[in-house]
Amino acid sequence: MCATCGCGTSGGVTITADPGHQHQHQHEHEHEHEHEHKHTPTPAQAREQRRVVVERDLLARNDEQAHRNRERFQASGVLALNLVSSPGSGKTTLLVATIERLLRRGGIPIAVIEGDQQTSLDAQRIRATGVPAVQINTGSACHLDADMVDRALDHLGMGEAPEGGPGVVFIENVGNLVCPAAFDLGEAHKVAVLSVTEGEDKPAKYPAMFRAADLVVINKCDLLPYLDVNVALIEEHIAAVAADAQVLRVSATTGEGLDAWIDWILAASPPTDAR
Ligand SMILES: Nc1nc2c(ncn2[C@@H]2O[C@H](COP(=O)(O)OP(=O)(O)OP(=O)(O)O)[C@@H](O)[C@H]2O)c(=O)[nH]1
Ligand SMILES: [Mg+2]
Ligand SMILES: [Zn+2]
Ligand SMILES: [Zn+2]
Repeated sequence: MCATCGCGTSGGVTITADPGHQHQHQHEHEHEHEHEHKHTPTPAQAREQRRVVVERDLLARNDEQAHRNRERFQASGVLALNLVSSPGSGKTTLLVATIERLLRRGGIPIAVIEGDQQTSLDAQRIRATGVPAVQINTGSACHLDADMVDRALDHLGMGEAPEGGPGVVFIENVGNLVCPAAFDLGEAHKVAVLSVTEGEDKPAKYPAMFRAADLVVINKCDLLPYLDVNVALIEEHIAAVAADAQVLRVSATTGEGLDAWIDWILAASPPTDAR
């Protein structure tokens, strides 16, 4: 059980490298230890103290694994991007369009780690492009953590020199605008995807996610003519909570703005001879 948001991360996580080869992982990696307090806090105080300790331990352990993941990515020259957003903002659609463009350029190995509570639908959409994808089903957990990504990388064989990188590993997080902000996966950058259909105020209401992002991709801009939404106001809200974040307006379905997104990825990638 994850003490940060109360979601279940201790059991029920499934990592699927390809259809038909299902590996069940039932790791007991989130033990909660009862600490007896000799002093006499009220039961509510004791519960709160224990919650704070468990949360701190959990995030500290996650940060340690994230650090190891980051070293693993850097050792093989892999750019790891952690895509975070509400459900349905268009992360997978954007990834498919991005992969098609990167494949056309050639010379860049790509792999994808897909995070969803259930189903392998998104991994299947990625594999249809010819790029390897590992699906993490988090069960009741509402975000990926660094340990899940470590295990997914073992299945991918990427992020591990010499047979892996250099290249790009896209990590599509579970659709959730709150909890993925707190969990470092070892990525180089968090990229927040916000669709115009969500309204202008989401960055103001969920500031942690936007503050954690180095880039905010405003998606579904093709729909702006049909919506009562002011995209400039979305950008003002982003700037108010995340002044340093870069912002791009795109449409994953029409391709509008995707050249700038591809340029951003290539600029963020470690230099290689292939490019
Ligand atoms: N009009 C329009 N629709 C889009 C765009 N991008 C995605 N969609 C649609 O939005 C819906 C959700 O897209 P997904 O790519 O599945 O979104 P997601 O963020 O991966 O969703 P989860 O993984 O479930 O969180 C689909 O019906 C897409 O076709 C876009 O740029 N414009
Ligand atoms: Mg998706
Ligand atoms: Zn949560
Ligand atoms: Zn959690």
